[in-house]
Amino acid sequence: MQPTSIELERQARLWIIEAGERIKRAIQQPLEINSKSGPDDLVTDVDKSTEAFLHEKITTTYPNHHFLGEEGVADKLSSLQGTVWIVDPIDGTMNFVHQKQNFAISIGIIEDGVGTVGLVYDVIKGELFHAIKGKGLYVNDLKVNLPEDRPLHEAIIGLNANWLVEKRPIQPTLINLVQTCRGTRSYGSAALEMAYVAVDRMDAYISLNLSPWDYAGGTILLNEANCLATRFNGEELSMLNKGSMVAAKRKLHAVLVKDYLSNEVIS
Ligand code: 2AM
Ligand code: CA
Repeated sequence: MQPTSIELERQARLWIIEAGERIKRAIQQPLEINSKSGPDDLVTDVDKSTEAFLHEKITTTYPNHHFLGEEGVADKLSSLQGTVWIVDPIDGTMNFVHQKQNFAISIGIIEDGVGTVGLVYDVIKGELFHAIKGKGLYVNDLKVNLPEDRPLHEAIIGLNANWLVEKRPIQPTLINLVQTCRGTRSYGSAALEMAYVAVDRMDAYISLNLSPWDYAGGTILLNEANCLATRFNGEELSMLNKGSMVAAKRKLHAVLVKDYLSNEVIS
């Protein structure tokens, strides 16, 4: 018999906490650090071993479930049929390497194409953001109220400063957006920044290029907080392919898409 979403979330919660304990132990040892697509795109032995740990737990307990992870422990996935676990073992690897804090483990469970369980765990702070579709959003054991939907001039937007200095067609739009909103923040972990929107610490988060493992868990948290995460043109996020992402409270999301992002060419 297939486990319910409630059972899956309970199980995922145990594994994510255990994975966090392993990371806390590993962080005391010297890290093996390599770069992937460039010097700002890092991976460590801990990213890989954490993904392998979660993959092993998931596939031995649920042999008919599928797995998609950042570090490629499992085979490439081409379909969302059945139950798919989308895992980022360490989101914010640069923070992990340089700060040894401000990183998260992210898990999104997608059942027949629908996101049903989301978990984002700030390992060092011990803050677990978790949600089951239709059952609300929690931080540790505390249920979170729906966030306030502020107008753009009162909004705090999460944004990586790199996007502002890169000479792309969208650059003037991003500069205008930064000048219009109340303020910007950059935490360096897409999963945490999406969670922060969902719990009302920020009003929006935008990024030009993210992968499904960066946003699968966060999207489910946001849905439970009545927020939205889409591509810049308002299209649904793909859980198989990468691209732009705007996550925000609903009314603010509509303004960001309509007045700022939807007509822009990204590269
Ligand atoms: P990562 O730490 O798991 O790589 C940093 O602003 C955020 O963007 C992080 O969530 C980071 O995820 C994500 N990101 C996605 N693609 C990236 C890339 N090529 N280089 C750096 N960060 C990337
Ligand atoms: Ca990531």
